Amino acid sequence: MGLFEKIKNGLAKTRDQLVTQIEWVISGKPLDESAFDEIEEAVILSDAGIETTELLMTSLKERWKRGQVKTSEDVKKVMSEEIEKMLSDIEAPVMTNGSKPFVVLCIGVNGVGKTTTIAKIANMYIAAGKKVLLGGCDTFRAAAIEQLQVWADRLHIDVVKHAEGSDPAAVAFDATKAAKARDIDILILDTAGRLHTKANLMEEMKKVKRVVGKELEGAPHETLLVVDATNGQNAIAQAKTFNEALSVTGIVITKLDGTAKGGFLLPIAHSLKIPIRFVGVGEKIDDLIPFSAKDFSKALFE
Ligand SMILES: Nc1nc2c(ncn2[C@@H]2O[C@H](COP(=O)(O)OP(=O)(O)OP(=O)(O)O)[C@@H](O)[C@H]2O)c(=O)[nH]1
Ligand SMILES: [Mg+2]
Repeated sequence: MGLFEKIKNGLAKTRDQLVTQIEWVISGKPLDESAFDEIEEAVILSDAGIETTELLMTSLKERWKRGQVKTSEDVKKVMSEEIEKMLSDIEAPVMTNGSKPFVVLCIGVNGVGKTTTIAKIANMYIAAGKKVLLGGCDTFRAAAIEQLQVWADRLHIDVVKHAEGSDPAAVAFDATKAAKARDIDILILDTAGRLHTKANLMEEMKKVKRVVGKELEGAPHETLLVVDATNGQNAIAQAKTFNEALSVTGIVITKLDGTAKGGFLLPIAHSLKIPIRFVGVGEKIDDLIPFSAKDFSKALFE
């Protein structure tokens, strides 16, 4: 399956909710203020947020007043264009900046898909001929280290790990050292899920960042936040808090396939302006797509 087909499948639920509603509102009716109210409601329901929904609706109505919007096809076309414009600000699917090893610190709340995403990213880089190493900094549960090891075995790569309960910063330090010694292109550090509201756990991550930076200047080069699309607006709150504490440099949106709330990417683009690197659209190893504003907006309305 091609990338566009994948994002299209991944967005099926959001598209069903949003586009079906728009078509239903407009079918057989003139496009008037009350129709716009109903369209607005559909956009809000996709978790696009009040502010970005208003932006969308304003430009839609402006074009309607100028006579450029008459049919549901016109509405979809304008929306698709506007969404693409909003999202293209944060389209940045490539993480590397030339440093070797390039160190990625993967963070996020519990169960959002960090470990799975790490395996998917590793797979992508391996396919591109890169040498990848993983660091098991989720020392909180033995099962977490095992889960990472299972993925690493499948991908035929190594994991640097310590015993359960050890200091995540110590694992991060060893992994960075090993990456330098072994001529690794990309090191990805897995961490334990944590609530963005727990200050002590944020401090723990700050320590990981400091320690990695001491061992390798400029590292971690990417602080990659993973958010779960099914959390919709709450994922935005998570992104804000993580960003304040840990200066997030990139975001991965997982589980887009499981939600009709795909609209929440818009406030991420509009108010947070953090690059979206990849989107996850399933549980399989190749269900991760480099983020494309054009494909996303096209897939939503096609
Ligand atoms: N449908 C779908 N499921 C996903 C996606 N990404 C991850 N998952 C599933 O989400 C569940 C949790 O994934 P993990 O990778 O273990 O999440 P985690 O963030 O590492 O969890 P903790 O380490 O416990 O915080 C697993 O069942 C994954 O298969 C996705 O893009 N789509
Ligand atoms: Mg995990």
